[in-house]
Amino acid sequence: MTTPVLYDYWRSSASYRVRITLNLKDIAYQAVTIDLQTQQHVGVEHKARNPQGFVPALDIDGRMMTQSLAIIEYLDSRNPAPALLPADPAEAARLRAIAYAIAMEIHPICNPSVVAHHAAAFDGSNDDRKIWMQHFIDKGLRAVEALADHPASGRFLHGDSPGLADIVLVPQLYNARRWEVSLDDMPRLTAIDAVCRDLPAFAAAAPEAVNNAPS
Ligand SMILES: N[C@@H](CCC(=O)N[C@@H](CS)C(=O)NCC(=O)O)C(=O)O
Repeated sequence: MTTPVLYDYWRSSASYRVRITLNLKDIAYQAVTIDLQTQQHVGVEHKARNPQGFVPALDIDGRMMTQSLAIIEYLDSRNPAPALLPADPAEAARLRAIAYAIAMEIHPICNPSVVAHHAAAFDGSNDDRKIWMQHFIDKGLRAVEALADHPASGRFLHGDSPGLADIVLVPQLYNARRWEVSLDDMPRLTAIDAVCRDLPAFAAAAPEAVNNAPS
């Protein structure tokens, strides 16, 4: 079987989600850096992989896949153990809701191209970028902290094994720290994040573990 190739960037949280999943599923892969700093992601070569001009893209099983959540669910069907969603449909929906609250509400408005557009339109400085990031990450994570307050939450967002929602949470908390968002009011999320980051699959996927490109 051909080794899957992950086109990613070390500090990209969407890429970080896919790296965690590949590691949890014990799928060996080759990583190819697409440097967001030098705009490689919007070059012709990468847009042939992902017409959206985003990382990640995963070349697997003869297909080029995009969108981290779609990739994660594909990997979960392809390699069912360990399962990333609980069997109970209502609880699976709760975990998808948490993952979507981060991936669809917080993440897109904090994308570099969105923030750069805002800065250009309003003549913003780096300080403006930080205020923007802190505002949206804080607002979004406060809601996720409330969603985590649930009887089915345990050491992880569901019970005692990591799943879809944890895979999306940990990269978002990395981003929160990067932009110096206070996490003092998010004890549930920070406790789950600490447990996850201790696991080898999460540790090996972390930006600091894979950084092979200039910042
Ligand atoms: N919804 C997409 C988001 C992908 C995405 O936004 N990737 C970011 C890095 S985390 C990116 O490539 N940004 C480039 C840009 O904003 O120009 C996914 O989950 O894969």
